[in-house]
Amino acid sequence: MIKKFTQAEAEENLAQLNQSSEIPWQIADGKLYKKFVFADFIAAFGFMSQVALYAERADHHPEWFNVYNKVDIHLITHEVKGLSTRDFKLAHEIEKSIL
Ligand code: HBI
Repeated sequence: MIKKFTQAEAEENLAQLNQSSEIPWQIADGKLYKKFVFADFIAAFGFMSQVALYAERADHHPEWFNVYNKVDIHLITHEVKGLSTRDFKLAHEIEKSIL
């Protein structure tokens, strides 16, 4: 069973994640959140396709909402009803998927 992060663990992981991202991730409503803006729909969808490949491999999936060139992403581990290492690993992969 995966372990749910304490508030302190989540904040520590968030700070580490944000070292490598210009626009910071936030913790909102107990979920890891970031809004991505791309040049156009094709760039946004290409990014989502890239993320989808990792998500399926890791069996950990984003909650996301796309309108044209914008993608809102929320990450949570339903299994523990909170944040875990899986969410931060996915967030790191998402950062690597920005074209
Ligand atoms: N994705 N974000 C997220 N959180 C989960 O707990 C999760 C998931 N994708 C698949 C998954 N869990 C499966 O392990 C179970 O639903 C079977």
